[in-house]
Amino acid sequence: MQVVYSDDELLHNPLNEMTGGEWKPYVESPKRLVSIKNFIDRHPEFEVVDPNDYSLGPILDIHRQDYVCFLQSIYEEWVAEGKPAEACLGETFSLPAMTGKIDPEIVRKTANKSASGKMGYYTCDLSVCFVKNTWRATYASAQVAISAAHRLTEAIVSKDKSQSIYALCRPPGHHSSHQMAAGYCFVNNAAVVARFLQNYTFEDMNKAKKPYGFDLEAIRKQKFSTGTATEKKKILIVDIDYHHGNGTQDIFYDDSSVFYVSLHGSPDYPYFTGSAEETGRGEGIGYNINIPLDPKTTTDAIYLDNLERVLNQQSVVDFKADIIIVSMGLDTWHEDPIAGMKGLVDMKTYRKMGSFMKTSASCIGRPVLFVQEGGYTVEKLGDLAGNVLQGYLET
Ligand code: OKP
Ligand code: ZN
Repeated sequence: MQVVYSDDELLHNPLNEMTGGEWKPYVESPKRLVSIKNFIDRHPEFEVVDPNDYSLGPILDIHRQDYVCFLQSIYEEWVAEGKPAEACLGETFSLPAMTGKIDPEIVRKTANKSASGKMGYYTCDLSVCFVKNTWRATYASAQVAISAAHRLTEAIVSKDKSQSIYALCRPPGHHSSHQMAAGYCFVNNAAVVARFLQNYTFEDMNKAKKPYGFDLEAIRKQKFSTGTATEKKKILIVDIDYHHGNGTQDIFYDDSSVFYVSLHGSPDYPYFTGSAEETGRGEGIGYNINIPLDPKTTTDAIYLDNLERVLNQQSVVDFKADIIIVSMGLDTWHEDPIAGMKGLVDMKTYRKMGSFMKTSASCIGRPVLFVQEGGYTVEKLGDLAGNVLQGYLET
């Protein structure tokens, strides 16, 4: 299995975060990726490859232009205002209770007048912290995912035997929505890739592909690539991160061409989304499934039973996805420092998660793109990721 990875993803390294009323070392650290990469390097069934560059085009198919400008420039603006260089954090957040009756365009204009205004407008919690290279790492993470999607498409077009790939992404993405950073996430890698697979033909992908080399100024000026696909592929996103992927759900909530399925601990972060009653809206009704699980009582068997059942559920099978995207969080593990289900104690459970992505009725015979999301037991992450991927490969 090919693993797309870039060292640039390590450059986002905030020192601390404010969690539950305490300052703690930043949990979403570069060490997480190093741990997984070490495992990958020691196992010959994996081959590490560099990303290419597909410009901002695919990112702008998901995220608003003003939000992407914010991601690119907020840190410099923060420092230019004389604020602390170690951490750029939100201060006051623009909740609907404060701004809901005002014309949204006026709120947007007012918010954009200061660095703190932007932080409160475009971020939603204190896990979102910008440092000097946050944008650089975020851009790399997105290009890693997009490159994986291009490689997977190549395998599909040339009818290769192996139709799976792993995007070793960091920062993660599933909490980020069209115009919001949240929960360590800045760009929603899984969502970007879902749309990229829908909008770009293989020829569009080949045309958009450029060598990867990060140059901030060049990226600001570069021409954006676009896709010309006329027939939308159907994408099934299976989110097995411990946390509900509110961003991914929101992005595709009205959309019947992307089916979002999430298993997650509840009640827990992000606290306001993820109930089983959220089933989609308009065209998208029936194309969103949430399975909230009690972190105190969920065991290996209960977790696997729920995953197996949803992946064999009639509506998901009938969807007949063209491609599966797995939002692969590894923070369900019982020892996870910020998450974890008490009863998920068996590494073999992760092997089975991987094997379900090959054998369940909704996934069988379909290409799979694994996108890395959360997971914070640094010493265990290599094993956890390895078990999911080997479980898939060995089935
Ligand atoms: C990101 B991903 C827990 C604090 C949680 C943010 C968590 C973001 C998780 N006490 N802060 O889904 O793994
Ligand atoms: Zn998570």
